[in-house]
Amino acid sequence: MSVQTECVDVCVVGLGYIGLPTAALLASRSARVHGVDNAPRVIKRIREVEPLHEPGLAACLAVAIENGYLTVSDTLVAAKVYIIAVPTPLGPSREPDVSAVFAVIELLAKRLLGGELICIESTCPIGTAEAVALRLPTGVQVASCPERVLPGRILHELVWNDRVVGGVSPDATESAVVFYRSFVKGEVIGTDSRTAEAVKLAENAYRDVNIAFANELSMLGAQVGVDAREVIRLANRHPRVQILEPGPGVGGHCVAVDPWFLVAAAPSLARLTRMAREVNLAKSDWVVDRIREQLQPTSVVVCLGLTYKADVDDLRESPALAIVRSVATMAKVLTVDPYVPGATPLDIALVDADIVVGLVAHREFRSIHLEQLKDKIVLDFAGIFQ
Ligand code: SAJ
Repeated sequence: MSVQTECVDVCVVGLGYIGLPTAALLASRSARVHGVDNAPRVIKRIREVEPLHEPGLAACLAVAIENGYLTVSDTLVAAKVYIIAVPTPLGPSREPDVSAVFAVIELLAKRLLGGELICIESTCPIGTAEAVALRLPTGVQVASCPERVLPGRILHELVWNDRVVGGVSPDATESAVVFYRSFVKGEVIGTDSRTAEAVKLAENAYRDVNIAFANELSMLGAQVGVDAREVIRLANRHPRVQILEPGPGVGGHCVAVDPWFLVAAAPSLARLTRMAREVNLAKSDWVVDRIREQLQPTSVVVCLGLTYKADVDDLRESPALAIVRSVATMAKVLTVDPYVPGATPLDIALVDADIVVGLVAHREFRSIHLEQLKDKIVLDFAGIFQ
């Protein structure tokens, strides 16, 4: 990446699941936006308006590109506001890897003049925004503005969710609040950068802990002979209980990842957070064991769903994918997933199936008639046939 000199309103760095919809949304509302990504394949797909499978995104992108408000390239341009939305994955020891954020900051550090606003939307360890500010010229405002949108509902949630934005200084908070209020219809709440970073980690760790409890109930329920989904459904009729759903494990690049950022920050204190991760990982092994118990030497296992959750095309950290790979070492496996090219069509797979395993509750699977499953062993870990 290099830096050009023309000045746009917003430069969005990282055109993935967050950066691209954000850039398209801002540009569709007449902000002059430049999107930057260093993967040529990403730039090519966007120019051809062939983006990620996300409701409404292709249309929003087409408008933004057609009206000339959105340009994309592998090159940073001068802007009043920079949104950083690059990946922050886990390193080999499950420690946060923020190298992509700092690589962008190093480039900006050479060019910024003061007066620009840097909004860090990537999920980061607590203290990252402060460390970023130390590397930039005085007068550059830095704020942590973690994204909170749900894949599958991104364009809606970008506008309607409340946002928590935290500056490294009160001025930076104020600038970030003003910027986000220009396109967010939810409430934009200002705080300090460390709190904003912690809020994001708390949100995803909370969800992981809640799902871990549901997964624990499902394993325990199988042992004592009760249907955990029914138990949860009825328990949730209590006004102060809201248990999430069990599944084959927790996937995606957020809920399965971010809790480790808290664990890395305070390993001896983040005991519940770590345990929830361990329970959710163990749930996938438990699923494989339940399938193994049913196998005969010639069994054909049909697995419904490969993606990390229902109705998305994303395979990152997918428990279904890990389970399929594991079962495929023991039996013939056919996988069905309308979002994954090359998977077996549903009707063809069901003809041969001895065992049908529900892994992801894609909408398309709801049309399966129980008649099609008679004489087959059905193991539903995703609540498809409820
Ligand atoms: N899951 C269950 N049971 C449930 C809900 C989800 O097993 O009741 C599983 C899903 O199947 C999936 C995983 O959990 O494998 C995560 O899915 P998700 O829908 O809970 O979350 P993500 O990863 O798609 O998006 C989350 C969201 N965070 C919260 O809801 C607190 C989203 O708002 C964040 O912006 C996103 O993480 C992120 O980027 O951090």
